[in-house]
Amino acid sequence: MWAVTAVLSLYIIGVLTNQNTQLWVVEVPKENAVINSLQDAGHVDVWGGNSTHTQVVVEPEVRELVEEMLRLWEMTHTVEVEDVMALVKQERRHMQELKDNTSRRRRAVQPQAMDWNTYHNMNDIEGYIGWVNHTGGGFVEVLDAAASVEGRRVLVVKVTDPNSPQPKKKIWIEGGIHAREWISPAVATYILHLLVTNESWRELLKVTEWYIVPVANPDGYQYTFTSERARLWRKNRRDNLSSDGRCKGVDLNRNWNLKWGVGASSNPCSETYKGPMPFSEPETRGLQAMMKSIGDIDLFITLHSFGQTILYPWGWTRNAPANAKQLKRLAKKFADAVRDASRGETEYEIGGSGPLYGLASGATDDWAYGELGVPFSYTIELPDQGRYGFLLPETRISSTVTETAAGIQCMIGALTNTGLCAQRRVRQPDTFWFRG
Ligand code: 0X9
Ligand code: ZN
Repeated sequence: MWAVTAVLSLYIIGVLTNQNTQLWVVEVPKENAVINSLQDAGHVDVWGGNSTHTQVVVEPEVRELVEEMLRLWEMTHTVEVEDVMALVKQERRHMQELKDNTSRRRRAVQPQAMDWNTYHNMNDIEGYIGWVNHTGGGFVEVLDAAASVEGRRVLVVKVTDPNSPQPKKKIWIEGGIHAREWISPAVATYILHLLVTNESWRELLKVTEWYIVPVANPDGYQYTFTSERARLWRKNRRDNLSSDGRCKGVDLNRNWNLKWGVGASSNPCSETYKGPMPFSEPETRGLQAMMKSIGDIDLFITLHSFGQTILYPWGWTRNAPANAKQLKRLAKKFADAVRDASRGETEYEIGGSGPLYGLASGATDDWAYGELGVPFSYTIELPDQGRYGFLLPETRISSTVTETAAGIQCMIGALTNTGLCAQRRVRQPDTFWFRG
């Protein structure tokens, strides 16, 4: 009884004294029973981690409670970010400033712009895809994979050179399945931009066929732009009709039909809620149908953040997949090219999802590999390593998209024997003005 009273009074003191939402690093592997139970109870939001530590976000109301739990289990932690919402506010301020500048220029110069110095909402991204579609000639086709829960289009942009009829390597790049991982759609749109505007990437289109999904979870992504509180939303916006109607959303990266349920939650309030059944969500259902109809995809990449890791299957078991050696070899092409392009600044770790991140499945990468038979299937956890986590500052966007593109180009070079890994200085992207 005294223990309950002690925890309760700590809890009340906590409410009175601590006002900030904080990011903590707990010195235990991500797959830890205490962390899992805290997450399932909704006390912490697990942002990331690996085999040595876990990053969790703790709200002020439960800080003392979580602290006490960690103490009880002799788990140490450090505070990585004192005030997460201050970072969110800073990001929103910066975006507003850029928006004001852009609209001043837009009135004076041209109707629309795309750049990789700020994060773009669904409206901007759809506008840009519209431009790509209009100007892409026979090279571009915009396909609808699904209508989302809230009725938004889940778009897939197919890019290839129609004048080269020989068999081509098929590459599927998925961005934005997790709403708050804003750097992911930024990278996906940048790859698309290179494919339609850059000479050496266009050359690649003779031997490759690309399917780019800029935002796999458009409802969740758009929602993260609506308020400071919404900024850290992860799932889609499904109304789960849970008892009090409070907990929305399905984790679209737990909803695929391969070992569905492993390392996922049945609780609609959890960040990793797997949904009522595999492919319960229109977004995942539509994407898998399109992937199936394309069939023999050679390389699948899903872009996430954060952690600077390139992960290959499996996520549902720690066992290595049959072609682990080849998977590792191609992943190394990516990691080496990123290191070169960033002049040694950005280091990636390579590994299996299960061993490195802890068991979790119902994810796109495992499904692409195990069900569709894609021989090279990866999750790329983009920068950073946790200093800012999902709130990667906008000043980091342009370097991140260019480095990542260099890494992907090198993978394609190896896949197609076109040897595109020779490193040269990568140019930072300019603002790109277009007529919608
Ligand atoms: O947990 C996830 O869905 C991914 N990490 S994130 O922090 N971006 O949410 C990792 C998925 C790795 N792949 C599998 N577990 N299959
Ligand atoms: Zn993610």
